[in-house]
Amino acid sequence: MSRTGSLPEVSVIGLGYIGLPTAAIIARSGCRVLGVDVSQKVVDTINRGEIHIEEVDLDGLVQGVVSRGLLSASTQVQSADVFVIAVPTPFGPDHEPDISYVLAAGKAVAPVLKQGDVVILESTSPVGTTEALRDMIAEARPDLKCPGRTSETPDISIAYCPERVLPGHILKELIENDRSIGGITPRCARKALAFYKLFVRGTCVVTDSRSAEMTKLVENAYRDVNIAFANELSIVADRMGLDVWEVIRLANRHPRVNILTPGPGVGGHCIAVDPWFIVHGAPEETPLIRTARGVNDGKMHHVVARADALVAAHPNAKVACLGLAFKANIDDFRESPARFVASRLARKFGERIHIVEPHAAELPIEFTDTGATLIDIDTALEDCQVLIVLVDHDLFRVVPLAERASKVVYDTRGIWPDQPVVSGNAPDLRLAS
Ligand code: SAJ
Repeated sequence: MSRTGSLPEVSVIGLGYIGLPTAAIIARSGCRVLGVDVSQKVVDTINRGEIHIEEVDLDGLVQGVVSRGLLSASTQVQSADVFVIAVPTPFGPDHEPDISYVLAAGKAVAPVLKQGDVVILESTSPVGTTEALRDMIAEARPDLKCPGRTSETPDISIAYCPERVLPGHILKELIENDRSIGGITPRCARKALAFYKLFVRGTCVVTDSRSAEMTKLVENAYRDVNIAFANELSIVADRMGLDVWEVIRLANRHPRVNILTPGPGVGGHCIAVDPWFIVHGAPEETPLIRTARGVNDGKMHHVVARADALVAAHPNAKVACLGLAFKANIDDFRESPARFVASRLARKFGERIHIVEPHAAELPIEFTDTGATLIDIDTALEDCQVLIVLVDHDLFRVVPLAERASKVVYDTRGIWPDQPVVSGNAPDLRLAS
């Protein structure tokens, strides 16, 4: 941001679940934003003022900023004052972090960088990635003095600032959440801070890039470990014939106890992935984080086994699996335990399995040729005798007892605490696990 008093031109690299809302919010603050994505289809969609992902209120926001000329998209990086990189950081077959998209973004940005520019990495990244990005830029542009590699005032600033927004609440949280801003140098952090101040109302705290990288990983590992505790309890409760929801409800009355909610496992692209970045960086020192990952993945297989036994025990019943998304009220099916469980059942029981997913127009690819069909909740309540709750969508939560009292229910999310035990079932089939 070389200019004072005027708003910077911004480029957001990667227009996915984080990049597009971020680009739109920055544009709404008055900055001209160019969004860059490798997909021509995504670029065309955004330039029409439309969106390719589902997120509350994002459609109206994008439509507004595109029509005002504040946001446009391209497959080509162009000159700007601030570059925000929000590309995926997946892991490989041995859970090793793959930062190739980050480095590719750095390579694409390097040729257009000029003195005074700020480069900010937002992608969840293993510790040291921002420095690796800096090194890649320094190699591509030996004419630029890069931070941490020169004793003089650097030409550009590079910082790490992780997003921490919750899908379904992204637009609100992008503005209201506090942000950790880690500069390669304190000067870099200050430059990035000035940028975030343009649109963030939460407190922006400055630190170094490595601490900010670790902070992001720690946040998601913390949640993973705590969900693992709840999931382990649910399996213990199954074993002991206890209602885990009742036990958690009671325990949480303790002023310093706050147990999270068991479910069919942990999905999404963050919590099931990021802890591995810590484990990979310190394999000997992370038995707890690694075990939590194992517990949460194991929960998915536990639910498959129980659901399988339930369906097999009711050979003449039609079965409805409620939900495919990785969590409530979103259309994101990535790394979804619900999807995993439902597809396993579909593969084994074929046309007896019906899927209810209000956010899907068709079943995902792995359901092809299984015989399973997508139906709506009303049809499921009319036709299916067995209901397996896999996602706590509001649409399912509000089904009154009268419409499900006679059903055999396996509620992995605990959305129907009033569900009675159906005679002839083992009592714990009603219970969540
Ligand atoms: N889940 C449970 N029980 C719970 C809470 C969650 O089973 O009590 C499951 C969900 O059903 C889902 C998974 O865990 O399958 C993850 O859901 P989530 O709501 O915990 O988190 P995400 O993946 O949607 O978003 C997380 C958030 N991180 C934290 O809460 C620490 C979000 O703030 C991050 O920005 C996001 O990861 C990210 O992008 O890293």
